[in-house]
Amino acid sequence: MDTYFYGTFPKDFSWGVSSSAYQIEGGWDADGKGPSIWDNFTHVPGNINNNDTGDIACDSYNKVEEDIYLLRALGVKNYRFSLSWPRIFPSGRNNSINSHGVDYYNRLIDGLVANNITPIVTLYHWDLPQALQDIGGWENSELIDLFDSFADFCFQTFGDRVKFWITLNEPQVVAWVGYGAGTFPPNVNDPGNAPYRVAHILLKAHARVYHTYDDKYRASQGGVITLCPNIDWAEPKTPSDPRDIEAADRHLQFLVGWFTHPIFKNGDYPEVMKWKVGNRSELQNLPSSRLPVFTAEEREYIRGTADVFCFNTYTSKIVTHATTQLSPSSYEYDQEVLTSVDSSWPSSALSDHRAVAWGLRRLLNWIKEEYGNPPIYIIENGVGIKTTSDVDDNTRIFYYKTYIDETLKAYNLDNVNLRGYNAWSFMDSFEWLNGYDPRFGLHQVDFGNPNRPRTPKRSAVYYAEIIRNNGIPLHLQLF
Ligand code: GBH
Repeated sequence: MDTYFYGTFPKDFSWGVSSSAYQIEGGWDADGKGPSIWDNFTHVPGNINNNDTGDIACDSYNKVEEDIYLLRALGVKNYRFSLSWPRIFPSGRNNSINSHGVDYYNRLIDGLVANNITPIVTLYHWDLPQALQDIGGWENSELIDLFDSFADFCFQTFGDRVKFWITLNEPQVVAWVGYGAGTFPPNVNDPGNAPYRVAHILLKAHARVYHTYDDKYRASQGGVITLCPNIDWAEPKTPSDPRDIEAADRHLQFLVGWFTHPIFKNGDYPEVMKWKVGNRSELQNLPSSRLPVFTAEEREYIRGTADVFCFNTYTSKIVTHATTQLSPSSYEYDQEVLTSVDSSWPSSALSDHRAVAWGLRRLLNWIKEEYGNPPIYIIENGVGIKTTSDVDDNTRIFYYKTYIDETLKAYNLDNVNLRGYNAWSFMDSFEWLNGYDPRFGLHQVDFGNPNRPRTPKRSAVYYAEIIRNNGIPLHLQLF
């Protein structure tokens, strides 16, 4: 059986690594930075595994030179990082500009550009200024204006050098984990309602920022702008059962179509979402659907507000249709599907992050068909391993080899319009509720040492070879 496909990507393929502000920067209150919801959340004992915080993290706030040196050694074409909103606007508003924060990002961006590394910049990777949570966070539609004014400042300040913008990282996680499950701050546990309302506001905020870029900056700066959902492939449990095929597609529509159907298709939520949530709301005797409705004007405003298709991906899920009536009125159950992972798939430390490389090829083909062959960038892909010393990380090398090989198949054999691939993560970093364990990095960071020294893992050497060869040509027999 031809397990591996040997081949390369086009010359201008954009290889990179990714990170996010709260997970690596540290300097949580340095030089006038304001607190974010994650600063406050991690400071409450018991909230995070081992009571870890991002107070110092990888100390990247003080390590611009070191980080750029490591990126150069990898040979990446791009570096994807995020801007900390409260580091730039401590109160969340443009009347509180922190010049030290701006200086930090200027040094980082200048360093990247000087080394021919394209910055891919995320405006929001979950670290909302606490001051804006105090007025209701993403449940308050004032956030549309406030996010726009932050984005506007960033375009004006960094846009001469930054040509690739991502508005929101994983908006579904913001809406669902923050306001439905409630395990991420602001810890709102309202699974049937708040996520839909929050998503409605996030979509409008994204569209507003896109139009600001379009109206004020695109002509002079000439960049691209999009958002970055997380998408795990959904495999029907019984592929011969049409109900499971439908359920798997429905799961993808609820997971990703929720945001990408409005933006990449017609300005509106997927039909199946409107139908299911509408029906179930009716069964609850509610006067209207729990899924909010866009006006015709809003649909027109949201449609087409992305220049390229970006996404993060880690694993695959098994999906089957629900056979009994699911009673709870929750976003999760509105899908009327049941999901699981196959325990025979190779596991990593995170039980829900099984390594299923073939799922990525199917997912890429799904995106191609569903959204009309857009240019695609994989912005995060990687594996967490639960160990403190994993410089000899063969498991991670195997993960990258197989996942990258499936993207090669999608590009070469299926004609998927793939433009870039980024590994998550540049270095070991703060893993949200999990603290500093598991580790996702290509570089090990010694969190016990105040200098936070970085050491390339074997996977970093391997990934650098893939980049140097622009794929996996037949002679690349490193592993
Ligand atoms: C990515 O999300 C993130 O973008 C990145 O910051 C992170 O480091 C990376 O994953 C690796 O973990 O059960 O309440 O704990 C991937 C999607 C969203 C999946 C959060 C796991 C956990 C929610 N992830 N979710 S909870």
